[in-house]
Amino acid sequence: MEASSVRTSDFTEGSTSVRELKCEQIQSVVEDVLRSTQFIDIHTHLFSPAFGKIGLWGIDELLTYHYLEAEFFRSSEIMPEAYWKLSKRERAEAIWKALFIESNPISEATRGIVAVLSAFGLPTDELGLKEARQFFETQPIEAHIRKVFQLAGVSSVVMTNDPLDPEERPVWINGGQQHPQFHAVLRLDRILWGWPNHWQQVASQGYAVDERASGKSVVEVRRFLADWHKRMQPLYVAVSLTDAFQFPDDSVTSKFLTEAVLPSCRELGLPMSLMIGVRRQVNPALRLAGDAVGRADLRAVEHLCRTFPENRFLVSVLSRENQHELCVYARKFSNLMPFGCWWFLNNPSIVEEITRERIELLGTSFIPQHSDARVLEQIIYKWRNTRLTLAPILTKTYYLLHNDGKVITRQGIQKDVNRLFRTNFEKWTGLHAG
Ligand code: FIX
Ligand code: ZN
Repeated sequence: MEASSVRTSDFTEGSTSVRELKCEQIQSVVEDVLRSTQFIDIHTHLFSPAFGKIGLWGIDELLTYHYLEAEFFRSSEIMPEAYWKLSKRERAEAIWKALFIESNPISEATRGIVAVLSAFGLPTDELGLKEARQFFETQPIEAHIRKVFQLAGVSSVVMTNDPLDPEERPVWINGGQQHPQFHAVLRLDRILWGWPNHWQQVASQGYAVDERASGKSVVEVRRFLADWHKRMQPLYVAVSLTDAFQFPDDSVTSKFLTEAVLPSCRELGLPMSLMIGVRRQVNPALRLAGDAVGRADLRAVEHLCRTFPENRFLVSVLSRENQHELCVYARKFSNLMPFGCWWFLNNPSIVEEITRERIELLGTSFIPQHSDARVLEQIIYKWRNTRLTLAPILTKTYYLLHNDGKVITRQGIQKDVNRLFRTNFEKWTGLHAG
C-alpha cells in the first residue's frame, strides 16, 4: 500500500463521502483514506538540514541503525569491539553481507531496508549496496526530504532536541531552524535523570544550579526552560524513563518534575511526554543497541495525572505488559494521551494487538503510532507498515459497527483517521492552531 499515490476511486471527497458504504466497500475505502491522509510523526530522532551532519540519511546510516546492529551481532562472528573499530562504510558492508546476502532479510528492521530500496527503484540483491550508495550520494537534501515525506505519507515530523547536546546547541544559539516539516521538542533526559553528570553544563550556560539541585536550582532550571522554550518553540517537553521510574520519590527527577518542569509546562501551555520502560545499557558493548525493556510500575503515571490535573501527559510505555494498564489509566484521566508502539513494540504483530485493545477501550482518543526514525528514509517503511497493519484493524472495526446497525461513510472513516494521526496531536500541542 504505497502512500500518497491517491487513486480518485469512485468514493472521492465531497459529494460521495457521505454516501452509505456497503460492507464490501469498507476495506478499499479504509485503505484509500489511510493512503491519502498525510500523518504527523510525533516522535523521531530526525533533524532538519539546519543541523547538518547530525541529521542521518542514506544507505550507510540505514544499515548501521542500532536495530540492525543488534541483529548483526547475533549473526556474525565479529565481536562488538572489533566492529566499532571499523569505519561507518565498513560496518555497513559487514551488516549488508551478514543480514542481506548471507541471510534472508525477514525481520521487521531488515525488511525495512528492502522496502526503502524498492521505494527508490533500487536493486535489493547483491548489487543493492553499491547502487544505493551511488543513488543517495547524488540526492540534494531538500528535494530528497520532500520525496521521502511524500513516499512516507507524512506532512511533518517532530524532532528530539536536547539543549545540552554539544552538537545541537550551537544551531539553536545561532538562530535555530524554521523548517516547516520539522518541529522541535525540548528533551530533558540529561536534566531529569542525568543531573549528576550534567548539572555543570547547565551551570556553564549561566544558571545558578548545583549538584544537589538545592538553593536556587529549581528557579534557575525554570529560567533555563523558559529560555529554551523561546529558542526552540517546542511542541512538547519530553523525557525517557527507566522501568524503575517511581513518582513521587525523593529523587532529583521527582523534585524537578514537581517543582520545575510541570509548573513550566503549565505556564508555557506545553504537554509533557513520558516514555517509560527502558532498561539502559544492559549490554554496553552494543552501545545504542545495548538498551532493553522492563515492566514499569505505572502507578507513577497514576500519581502524576491525579496530582497535576492541569498538565497534559503524552505517554508511551515500552513493555508489552504495561499496555493494558496504560489504556485503563487513560479511561480514568482525560489529561493522559497514550501514544505509539515504541521501539521493541514497533513490530506488526504487537502493533496489531496494542491498537485493537486501544480502539476497544479508547475509541479514537489515542495516537496509534510514531516512527522513532533515526535515519530519514526509515519513515517510508515504518509508516508503510503502520498503514498495512492498521487497514485490517479499522476495516474489521467498521464491519462490526456496520453489523451493529451504524451507517458507515467515507467521511466518518476520514474523520477517525484524521483524529488518530493528526488532530489528537494538533489539539494537544496547539500545532496548526494558527
Ligand atoms: O529514548 C528514545 O527516544 C528512544 O526512542 C531511543 O533512545 C531509542 O534508541 C530508539 O531509537 C528507539 O527506537
Ligand atoms: Zn525515540
